[in-house]
Amino acid sequence: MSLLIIENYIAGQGQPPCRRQYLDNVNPATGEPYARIPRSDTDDVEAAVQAAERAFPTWSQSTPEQRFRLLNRIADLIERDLEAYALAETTDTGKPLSVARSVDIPRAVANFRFFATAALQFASEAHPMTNLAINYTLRQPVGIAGCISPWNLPLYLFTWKIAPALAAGNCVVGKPSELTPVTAWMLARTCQEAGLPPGVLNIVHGLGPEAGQAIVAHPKIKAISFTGGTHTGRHIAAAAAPVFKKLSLELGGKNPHIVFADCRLEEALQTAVRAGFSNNGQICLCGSRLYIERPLYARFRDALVQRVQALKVGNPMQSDTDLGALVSQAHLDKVLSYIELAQAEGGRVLCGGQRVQVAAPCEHGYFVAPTLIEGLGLHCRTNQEEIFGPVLTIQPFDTAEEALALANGVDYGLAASIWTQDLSCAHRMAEQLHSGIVWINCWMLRDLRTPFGGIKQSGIGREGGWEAMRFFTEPKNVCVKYAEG
Ligand code: TXE
Repeated sequence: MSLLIIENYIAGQGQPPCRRQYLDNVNPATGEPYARIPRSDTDDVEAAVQAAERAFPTWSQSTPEQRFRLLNRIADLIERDLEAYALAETTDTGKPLSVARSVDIPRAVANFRFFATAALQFASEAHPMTNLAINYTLRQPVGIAGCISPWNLPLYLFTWKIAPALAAGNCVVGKPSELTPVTAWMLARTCQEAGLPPGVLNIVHGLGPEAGQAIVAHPKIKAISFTGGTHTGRHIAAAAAPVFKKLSLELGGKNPHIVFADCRLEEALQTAVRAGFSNNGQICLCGSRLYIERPLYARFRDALVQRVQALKVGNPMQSDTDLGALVSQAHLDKVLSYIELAQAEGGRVLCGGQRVQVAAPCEHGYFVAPTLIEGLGLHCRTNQEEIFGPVLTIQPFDTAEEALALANGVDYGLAASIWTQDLSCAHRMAEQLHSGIVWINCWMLRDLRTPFGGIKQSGIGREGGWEAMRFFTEPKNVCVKYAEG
């Protein structure tokens, strides 16, 4: 089979990497390489920055209406090609095609549409000093923005960064994950077709420590928006600090899902399964620590086991598949090693716990059974570290105070979910949770206007809505004094 050759997208053109070196791109459901991607380095990033620099004066002066029309056109074209995009996303990530079709690609479309309208509606503040002067704030694009995204929701998260950066009048040098580059490559073609001026968006493929590092280190890239692992985020923060780059870091999570005995049980059960195992647990928002109030514990656990056992792991192309493949061999090894660790730490595997053999053509794919573990305390590594796979731990609690202490007892602080009909209790807990996002009687219910991001080791900064538009602009205060008299 001939391999698909991916190109960088620089100055509006597909470009091979300067060094002509490539990396294999593997389909995780089959374990077979099917594409080759540029192994770009500093020279490629330099070319991308130069293209962005040339494009910036005109793009930053474009009207909001012009940006609105272009971003909407990109959204239209992705929507037109939804099926091809979804197929590519599934082949790259191993996620079920049904999920790529209904979640990943529609959300990429929504990102462009949402920030197209943000370009039209963005406004800035004025601060009058009565009878003396008026201050007004100009919000100007930062210049060239670096957007670095991960493999779990490839086009969804890449466009979540690119769309606001472009809407605010910036040029972009973007890098998708080396594990899932194909939809970013398709996006380049879509942007060409939409008529996005050359150099406004540039996409460089390659490894994090090479192409990614070159973006982070480049002095002309003024802001970095990154989603990925906490370890990488720490590295990026250290590299960006000496040159005072603006930073938005969306990092890992170890999110508590707290269920009180008075919850609406059916909804709570369904959502606990979704929160634990959507996208194979490879979402930073996944509820991976399940805390159940003791009077409900045994009933909830037993019902959950039944539902988790009913999930179908299999070929992502089949319509009845619930869980596809994990993204890579390395990630499979990591997830399996955490399941072993959980048992060594005293955890009991209630269901799952092993690799799954799927029929041809997926016999070499990276499949794991959805796994539920009980009997572990807060302080073990299994309950402290982000596994980012289909592994959920479950534990009882007796009081709201105890649930809060458990929820807050990790280094992460991204999202939390509370299930109860006692709204006073829910609001009080929401106030006290160390978390950037709290869901009450829901999970992953997203409004793109809301601030999105975490505290502690889950990152700094917020994405979404005006937060994103503010991140990608520099405020400049202009103070005008009135004439005397
Ligand atoms: O992410 P990385 P990885 C977590 C999850 C996962 C772990 C590692 O726990 O198991 O992170 O995943 C680029 N300078 N999450 O290794 O390395 C890289 O090329 C600049 C959580 O795949 O953080 C890719 O484009 N860039 C997360 C992006 O960073 C660098 C989603 C993310 O890769 C770089 C993904 C460097 N030095 C993983 N090193 C979430 N919270 O959503 C790497 N990159």
